[in-house]
Amino acid sequence: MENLSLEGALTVTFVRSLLAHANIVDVDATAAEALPNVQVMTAADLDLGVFGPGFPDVNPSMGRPLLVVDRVRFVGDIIAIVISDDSATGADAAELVYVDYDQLPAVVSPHESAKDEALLFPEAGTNVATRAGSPEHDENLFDGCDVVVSGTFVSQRMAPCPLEARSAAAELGPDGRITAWLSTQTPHQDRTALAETLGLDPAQIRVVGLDVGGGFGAKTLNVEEVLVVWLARRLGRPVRWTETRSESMTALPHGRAASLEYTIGGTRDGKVLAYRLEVLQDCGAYASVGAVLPGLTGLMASGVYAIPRIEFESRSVVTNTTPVSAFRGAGRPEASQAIERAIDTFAAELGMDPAEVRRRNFIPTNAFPYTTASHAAYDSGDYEGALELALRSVGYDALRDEQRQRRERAATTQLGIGISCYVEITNGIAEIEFGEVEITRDGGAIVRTGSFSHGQGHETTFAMIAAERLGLPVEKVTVHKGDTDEVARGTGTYGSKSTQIGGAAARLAADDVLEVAKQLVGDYLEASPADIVLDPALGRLHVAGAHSLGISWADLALRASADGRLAELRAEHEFQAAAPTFPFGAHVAVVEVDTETGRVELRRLVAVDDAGTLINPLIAQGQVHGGIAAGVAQALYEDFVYDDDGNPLTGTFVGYAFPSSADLPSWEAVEMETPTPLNVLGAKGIGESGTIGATPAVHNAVVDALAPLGVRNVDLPANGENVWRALRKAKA
Ligand code: MCN
Repeated sequence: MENLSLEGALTVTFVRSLLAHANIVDVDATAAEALPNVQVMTAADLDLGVFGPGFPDVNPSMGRPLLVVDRVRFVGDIIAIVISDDSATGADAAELVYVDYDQLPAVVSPHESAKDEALLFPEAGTNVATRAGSPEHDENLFDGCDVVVSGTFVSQRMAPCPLEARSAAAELGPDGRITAWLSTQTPHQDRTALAETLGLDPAQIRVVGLDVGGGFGAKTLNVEEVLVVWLARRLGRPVRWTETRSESMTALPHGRAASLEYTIGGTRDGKVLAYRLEVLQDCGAYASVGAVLPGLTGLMASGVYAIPRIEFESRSVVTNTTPVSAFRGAGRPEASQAIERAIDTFAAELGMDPAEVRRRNFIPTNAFPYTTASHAAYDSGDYEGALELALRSVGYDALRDEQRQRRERAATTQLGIGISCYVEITNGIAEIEFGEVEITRDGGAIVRTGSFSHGQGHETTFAMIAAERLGLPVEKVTVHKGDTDEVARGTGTYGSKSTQIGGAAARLAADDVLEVAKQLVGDYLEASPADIVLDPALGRLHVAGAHSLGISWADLALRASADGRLAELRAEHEFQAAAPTFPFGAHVAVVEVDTETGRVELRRLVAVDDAGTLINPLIAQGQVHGGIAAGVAQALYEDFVYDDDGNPLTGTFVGYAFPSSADLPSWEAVEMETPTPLNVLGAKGIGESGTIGATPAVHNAVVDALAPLGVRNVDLPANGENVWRALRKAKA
């Protein structure tokens, strides 16, 4: 938004809390306001309520004030707004705003928070924002099990780290309408939320989603954007704000941050009979999306296995840390991480090959549609097929031989082979999406979608979907998205739902346009529309059986324009699938671990990811590629850490181990397509699959490498330090 030409635009700089938990005694802006054209605003100037939580089951008193009123709850909470002519003056002025804090004890660990000893919201009387699943324990859950094993681990907190930080701008038009340019994944939903928070009619707001530079789930409307829009209305001047990297690390919502406890039981011959999963979710300082993520973890608890008895329970608690929201996978990676560690722990206890234990428990391919004991209704799948393909591709038997040899000679560098078989849910709440197709004057087409592409390449894939139906070259189709004034309705992009609903809506709108075109061609050729067919290879509509009696899209558009009928060649369609879809796959990771230093090297990662019918295999592979990078980053590198006072210790790229491509090997992606019956494209989502599959594969591989040394688990990230600690613990 820095490049937008907005005459007379003012710059916003936020004064953020330096303490994690404190009462605000006083804010003195005298020195800041002595700088030229600087104005400072605090909660006293604000006429707005609280933002969120936005979910009916979440404690309503744990929403976030747009500006803190009397108490800060995390390092980065917004205390005041500095308005200045430029960002340099804004930064200087923000430093001069004097905040008198009365420090309170910080609650950093979710386990401490759950004790309800020090409360973040005393009026709530608890730190628990919400619960899911059942707190009742079935004492007979593990009846009939010869073997029962348990484990705990933390799916650690991650910063989303988009390469481009957030940016927002807003301007009040002469007609009283406000335009907001946002780096967002959800322009239409943002318009609705802005209208609700600012007490406006949605028609008074235009949201324009520009290039985003990476969102990964975190870039939906937040307090900063609301404040920018509010300021533009209040001041009657254009306003803009761009996040610093430090703000991006501490104020853009984090992901994961869940502690998981599993117990799995079954027979000696490897049949799993029962599984129990408990989640303690850290919501950060205010309860919003993070609070409800465990719901998805519970739903997906069964993974790819037919487990007869499942118990799930979760609590989501607030802590004095950055608020937690969706991060690529959002609740589903945690389910996969838990069940895949559980299956490996169970296999290790039985002394059985982890691939074989998986084979004995898969939901059979002929059982779909299949409803799990954790209440997910899977549409289609071939879990055993995915595993066998992955094992063949990686050369599993040869790797196990190599591993055996290294173990026999007690080599310093051990080999680890990790398997993860996953299933995930996309379009989780079966949403509706808007698509429109319009034939242009030059015989090309515009696709308008209510979905939003922030790196997923819808500009290509949605164009391909329409081009294929209309028999147009793909370069003649342009995809428009993100401007709420141009695209009538939309939900945006999250939960990897865009293709299966937005792509399907575009396809159905293209079909509708084709029908209208047949009417028009029928009129022009004096034939019955029922006799008009499309030659998709030539992009020509002609009378069936009479190729010479035809008309191209370009000619049709020309003629319809001349007759004032071009507008007829425009159709919109809303598509809602009956249910979510369940992409799945199998990943196999191969690591080498130095048993003296703890150093881990990821040698290979073979990934079979099945997202139903693929629209564009290259783009899908790109999604898998980036997704795996995030999954491996969780397995081996990233961890957002606070000290006991709630100070971020990893708030910059110096301290936060964000891997670059130089740290990662090339993945070996293997295609597999099992169409879903739930949409005309046969497509499921692919945007998060790589992330969900990769982490447990790599995690299991590291533990597998160290098994002969008595290691049963390694904390995430399984980096040198944590491996070394696990080795020390095993030795002790
Ligand atoms: N695709 C395909 N065939 C399929 C499924 C998908 O060719 N069967 C193509 C699609 O048409 C689209 C892409 O793959 O071009 C991803 O589509 P889809 O799986 O439908 O998911 P979404 O577009 O809804 O993407 C959302 C998902 C999420 S939730 C996050 S988070 C995420 C991600 O995608 N953040 C990303 N991918 C990202 N990629 C980039 N570069 N940046 C991010 O921030």
